[in-house]
Amino acid sequence: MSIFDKFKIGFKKSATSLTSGLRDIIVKKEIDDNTLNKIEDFLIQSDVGVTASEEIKNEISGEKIDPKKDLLNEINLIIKKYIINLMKPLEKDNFFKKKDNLNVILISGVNGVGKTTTIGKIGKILKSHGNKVIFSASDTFRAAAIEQLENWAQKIGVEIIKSSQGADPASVAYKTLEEASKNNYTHALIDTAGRLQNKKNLMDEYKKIANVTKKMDSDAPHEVLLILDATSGQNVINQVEEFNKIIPITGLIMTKLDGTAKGGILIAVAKKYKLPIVALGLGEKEDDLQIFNADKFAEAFVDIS
Ligand SMILES: Nc1nc2c(ncn2[C@@H]2O[C@H](COP(=O)(O)OP(=O)(O)OP(=O)(O)O)[C@@H](O)[C@H]2O)c(=O)[nH]1
Ligand SMILES: [Mg+2]
Repeated sequence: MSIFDKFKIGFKKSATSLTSGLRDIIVKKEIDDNTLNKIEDFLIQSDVGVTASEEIKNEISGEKIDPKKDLLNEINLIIKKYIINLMKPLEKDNFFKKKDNLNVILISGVNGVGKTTTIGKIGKILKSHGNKVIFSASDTFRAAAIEQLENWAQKIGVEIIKSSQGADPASVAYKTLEEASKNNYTHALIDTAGRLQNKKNLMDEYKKIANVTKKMDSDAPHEVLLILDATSGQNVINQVEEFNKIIPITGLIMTKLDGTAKGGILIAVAKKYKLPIVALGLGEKEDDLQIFNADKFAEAFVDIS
């Protein structure tokens, strides 16, 4: 199956919802103000965000649409073009390329968004590009969390450094980086416990993990990836805001886009923060992570044919 087919299957819910919503609205042969406002409202309801929805409305209103053409299709094309213009600059596919030096990657996000699963999936892609990958089980909060990451390490065949439940997460990260620099690893992925962005002690612990990596390399962490769950709706906006204040985010990964009809939230986040988007989670399995590509995203999001 091609990457594009996978995108399409993953986005089926969002794409079906968008197309059927627009089809219900676009009943006339031409676009009047009432229809334009309905389109805008519908996009806002689809979590595309107020600013992007208004801009899309303006794009549609400013376009001279040939009345001989299929209106729904023309509007889909305008939305697709808008998404590509907005999101093309946010691609970050060099993230997965072969590297020569150690890249320390801190994985953050609130509870249950898919951090540990995503580390497994990222590890697999990095490894397939010839990188040498090690995991740090720095979510020491639950024994099951350590075991979960261990299972992923085994499944994709990478090294892991762990400690027992309750151990200091920062010291596990430090040990991982010692091992990584001794044995020429190219990527150390640090799993962290899910935390609410408003719990100060947990956020301090998160900062401590990042600070400890600096003892090894003053440029570390080289990447801070915030994992967002597409099914959380508008809450993700607040998560980006708060996590970004603690340690600047260098990339986003949105998971569970397969489980929602509101994949438009990614557009809202892109519009508001302009942060690079590394990949998208479109399922629970090891190959269900798609390197972010704006054209493919736009095509899959808008089109169900
Ligand atoms: N459908 C779907 N499920 C996903 C995706 N990513 C992760 N999951 C599922 O979401 C659940 C939580 O994933 P975890 O990786 O444990 O999330 P976490 O952020 O590490 O959770 P905590 O460590 O408890 O904070 C698991 O059941 C995963 O299989 C995705 O892209 N799509
Ligand atoms: Mg986890």
